[in-house]
This record gives sequence, C-alpha cells and structure tokens, in this order.
Amino acid sequence: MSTALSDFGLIGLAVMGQNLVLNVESRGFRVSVYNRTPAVTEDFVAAHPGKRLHGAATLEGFVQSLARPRKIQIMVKAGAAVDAVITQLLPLLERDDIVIDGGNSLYTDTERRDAELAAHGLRFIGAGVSGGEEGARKGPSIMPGGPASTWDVMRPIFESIAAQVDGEPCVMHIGPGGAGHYVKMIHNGIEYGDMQLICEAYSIFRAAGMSAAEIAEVFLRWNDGDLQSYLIEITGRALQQIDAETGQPVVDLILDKAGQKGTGQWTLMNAAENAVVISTINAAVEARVLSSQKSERVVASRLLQGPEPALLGAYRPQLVKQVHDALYASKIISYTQGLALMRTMSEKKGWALDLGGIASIWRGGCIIRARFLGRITEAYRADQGLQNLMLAPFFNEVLARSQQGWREVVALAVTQGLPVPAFSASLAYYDSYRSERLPANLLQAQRDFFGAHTYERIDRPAGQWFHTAWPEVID
Ligand code: 2AM
Repeated sequence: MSTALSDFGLIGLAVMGQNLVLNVESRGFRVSVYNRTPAVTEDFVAAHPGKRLHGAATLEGFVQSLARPRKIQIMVKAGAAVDAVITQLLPLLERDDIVIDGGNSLYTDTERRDAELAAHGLRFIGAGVSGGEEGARKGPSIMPGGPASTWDVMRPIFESIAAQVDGEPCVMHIGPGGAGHYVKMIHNGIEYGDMQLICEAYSIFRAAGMSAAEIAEVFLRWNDGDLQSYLIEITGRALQQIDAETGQPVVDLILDKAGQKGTGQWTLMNAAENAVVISTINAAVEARVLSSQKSERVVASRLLQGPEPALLGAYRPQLVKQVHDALYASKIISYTQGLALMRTMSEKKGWALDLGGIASIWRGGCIIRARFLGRITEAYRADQGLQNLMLAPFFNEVLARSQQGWREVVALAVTQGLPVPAFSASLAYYDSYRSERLPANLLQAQRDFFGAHTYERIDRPAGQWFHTAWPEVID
C-alpha cells in the first residue's frame, strides 16, 4: 500500500459508485474508496490491480488517506443513508473539507445538509449526476450545486470525468445550496416528458398497423435529423430487439405497466407550489400512473365505450411526417415548461441559474442528451432574459411550421379514441399561451358572483377592482 494521499474519496461502492471511481482514476487521480460492508471494498480493489486505488477498511482510515481539503463523494441511496454517512463523517472532517452527494437527493434535503455542513465549517456539494451506470464510467453530465468556493477545487476532477461535447465538458457550477440537485430533478422531469412523447408517437404508429421493425426504422431515421437524441436512438434499437425464445419483438412482449422512482412527482409538486404550468411533464407522470393501473384498465376496456383506434392506417402516407412534427413541437413545449420552472425558482431563490449553460451541459452524458439542446443554449445566449423559449426566433419558427401536422395528429388521435395526453397537453399550452383572450373573464364573473372576489375591466386601468350586484339565485 502506498502512503501517498488520495485526490478524491468515494463512499458507497454500488455500480454507480464503482464506475465513478474507475472514471476518476482513469483521469490520473488517486482515489480512496470505502464501503459500509468491507468485503465489497476489498473485492473492488482486488478486481482492479495496478490502479491508483486505496481501499479503506474503516471510515477513519479513509478520511486520513485523503489530501486536504478532502473531496469525498457519497454514492449511497438517496434519503436516510446519506444522512447516516454524513453523521459518521462529520467528527472526522476538518475545516473546508468538501462532501459531495452524487445521488438523486431531493433538493430541499440538500439545502438542509448544506446548512448543516456550513455550520461545521465544511462545504457541501449536492451534485446531480446523470447518465446511468455507463455515463458514470465513460462520462456523465454533472450538475454540482453548493458554495461557489468549491468550484475551483472540484473543477479539475469534474471536468475531466464529465462527458465532452465539441471539446466542452458537460459540467458547470449550477448555483448555491440545492441548485444542483434541483436542476437534476428538472432534468428528470424533462426526461419523463421526452419518453412519454416518444411513446405517444409509437402508439400512433402501432394503431396505424405498423410493426415494431417498421417503427424502429422511422425512429432511427429521425435520429439523423432534428430529433436526434439518445432517447430516440435507444427507442429505435429497443424496437429492433427480437426475443430469442419466441422470435417476436421484445417490446411486443413487455407488460404495459410503467414504474417510477419519484423525481417526476417531485417536479410536479414543485411546479404546483410555484404556480408554473408544466402540463407536458404532468401528462407524462400521470400517463405512467394510469399505465400502472393495468388491472383496472383491463376491466374498464370492456365497460367503457369508444372507437376502436384502427382506421389510422388510412392516413399512413402523411402520418410519419405529421407525427414527427407533433413530437418535435411537443418536445419544445416540454422544455419550455421545464425552463420556465427553473427560471421561476432561480428568481425566487436567487440562484442566478444560467439556463443556456444548463442546456449546454445536457448535450452529453445524460439521458436527455440531444442535438436540439444546442439551439436552447443559442436562444439564451442571444437573449439572457428570454421570457419563454417559444418566443425565441428559432423555436417560434419550428412551432409555426410544425403545427399543421401536430394539430392533425392530435385531432386524429382524439377522434380515434387513442390517448395522446402529452401531445394534446402540449398543444393546449401552445394555444393558451398565444391567446390574447382566454375565457377567464367568465371565470372572474363566476368568482365575483359566488364570492364577491371582484374583477378588473378591459375598459378601465389595471388595478381597479369592480364588483357587480349579481341577481340572487333562488334554489
Ligand atoms: P453496503 O454494500 O454496505 O450495503 C448502495 O446501496 C450503496 O450504498 C452500497 O454501497 C451500500 O453499502 C451503501 N449504503 C446503503 N445504506 C448505507 C448506509 N446507511 N451507510 C453506509 N452505506 C450505505
């Protein structure tokens, strides 16, 4: 065992932790590792001979093996395990040491931990890490939040292990406190939206009678164009996979019951708290919920009436282009909403989030990596104060030219009884946002009628409030 101090330490040697360690080590850093169950540490170090790894049997030994300020990343399950590890670490650390939580923690937990460590003279980084196991090994997108002073210390390690796109590392200091984990949460909400939108496109093609192989071909073709993204690519590849036993496409054999771990729901709750519309992401989360109620749906499918969505095949020649446009436009709406939520929270919390920069570090490493993120970065670079992404010239133009197909797809699905909750929620957002007048005049009348809530008038200055003596209703 060498006596050299390590540049970086990692606690929690599950697959993500192991892969991150191997990534950091491969960039020339010496890494100390610790796991609650010591045999895991021993096995891991033994499995990688000749690497700059130090396996510590005790937490004390682990801490002592690190150069100061210590940089310790925790990769354990989000929640109580993170607190348990921090509690054990606290008495062993010294001023200015840095503790990084690289799990999917709720940003409010990160804010609490940030304050707790700061009170001990320590620095805490809540870092969103996206890209799954493969990303952790080869280059994830990293969203670190915490004291600004940590960035210079962590930068060499973070930048060398992150994914690179056009020579730029997919990492930046996101902001103070819980900002990093917050942005990771929004990333996951957007991921829910992207996935559901792709599933709706697939659902339309299925109803039009296309086979998994035919649909795969469409997605893989789209992957060469505007829609280029990791999720489109893996969708195409997944649709091509044949089950060895039955010879059928694997996707056709998978039960239509989606799981979720909760980051989508966190995003919805945060949007509700801040009165920001994220109807596309909302539809995506709710689509998973409804899918999970499989047995109820089976019963209802025999009881509730509706058209059989089978005639779509008749529209097939134009359908592929129309669905492409519906997907592209809806995706823009989904990102518009996610960005609007980040903007609102940034203002509320004083985080000063760089939305263009965030889109830029999502271009590589993470699940939502996509060509079109570069367009979002350009839009914010051109106009830092951009109120709504749809108003940026590039996106405005895409929405204008996509909307014919988008409307036809939604209309067709609705008349055929085929659910497209995220396509239609996106379109409703677009049409609502671009409406100079909405029927909220009547809503205000209703509120004033039953609750004397008063209203403003179009023929009087804003801020003047009126009440009408509405007729009494006799039941
Ligand atoms: P283990 O091997 O001892 O179970 C994913 O579960 C990783 O988090 C594993 O490395 C696991 O260690 C670790 N982990 C889970 N809960 C923990 C806790 N309360 N304290 C320390 N490590 C924990």
